[in-house]
Amino acid sequence: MNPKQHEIDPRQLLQQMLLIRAYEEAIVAGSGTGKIPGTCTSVGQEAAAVGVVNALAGDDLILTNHRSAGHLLARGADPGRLLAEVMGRSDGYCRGHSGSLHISVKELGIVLTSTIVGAELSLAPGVALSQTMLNRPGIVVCFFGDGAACEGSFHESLNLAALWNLPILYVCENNQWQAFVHRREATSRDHIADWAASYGIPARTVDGNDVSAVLAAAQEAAAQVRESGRPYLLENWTYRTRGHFEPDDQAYVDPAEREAWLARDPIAMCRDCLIADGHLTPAQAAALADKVASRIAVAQSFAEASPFPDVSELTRNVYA
Ligand SMILES: Cc1ncc(C[n+]2csc(CCOP(=O)(O)OP(=O)(O)O)c2C)c(N)n1
Ligand SMILES: [Mg+2]
Repeated sequence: MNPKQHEIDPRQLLQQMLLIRAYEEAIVAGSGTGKIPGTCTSVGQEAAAVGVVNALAGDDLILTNHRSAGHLLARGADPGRLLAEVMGRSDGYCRGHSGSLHISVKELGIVLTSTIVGAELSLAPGVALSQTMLNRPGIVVCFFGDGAACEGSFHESLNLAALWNLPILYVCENNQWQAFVHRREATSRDHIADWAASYGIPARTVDGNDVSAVLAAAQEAAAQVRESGRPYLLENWTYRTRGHFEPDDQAYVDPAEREAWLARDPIAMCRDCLIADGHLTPAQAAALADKVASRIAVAQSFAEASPFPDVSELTRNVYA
């Protein structure tokens, strides 16, 4: 572990990754039986979410995309309320009106989740501009995918952020896939970080499956954004090991590529490293997994018991 990470208990990082995995596996299982609507999971990408979110301060603001459960859970979202939202129930964070793809949680600084690819990129400069105009301390963190980076809004966003000196930490989760298209078929460069240089934005690519590497890189990047008031782009090189959404048979995936990434599972890597470093015994690791499983079971019961919103709410918060 990097000495800069002294204030964060590495077991906390493992526990958060286990929570995200268990939460998403519950969604996968529930969508198989029709109990829970199918959604986009981030299985395989947990280190990228946990490493970045743990580098943030309480007053930082987050904008994210359709693969957001990891960001929300790492930020401290309650899995029961999150699952209730996905299931369209009234105890969900947005009273069941958002589903899984548009959740915002004001008290956690989650300004936006959007399934409109690139929407978080086009809104980030506006949010950051308001932070600077109102003299607020929090930086803006914008999570987006390699597919979003191929859209015009990515370039517009970086251009304005550089021109207006906006405190934005751009975090690209390069998970090699853009729905059912491999990034090799859609992206002129392997690394999205390469594109930042043309806007004069410092950037770095990090092993997105190594939670301590992500944390260290994100701490450095966030500190730089805070001190300079200017943007930075961090690219997490990772892999989406499940389908684009549930269900998805992944018939379009090269099995050898997927196998190679499965062998670098971020949770197994972190757990083995903690055991090897003497931070954790195998029995403690198993106990941590059990604790997380019980928490998800409670969350699931909570969400299932939550009522659907009343029909009178149908047009509330709908603007025409
Ligand atoms: C503007 C827009 N175009 C297309 C889609 C359909 N769509 C949803 S997710 C996705 C792929 C996005 O890829 P990426 O940004 O790499 O994110 P990932 O799903 O890999 O996390 C597409 C094309 C959409 N939701 N919005
Ligand atoms: Mg992608």
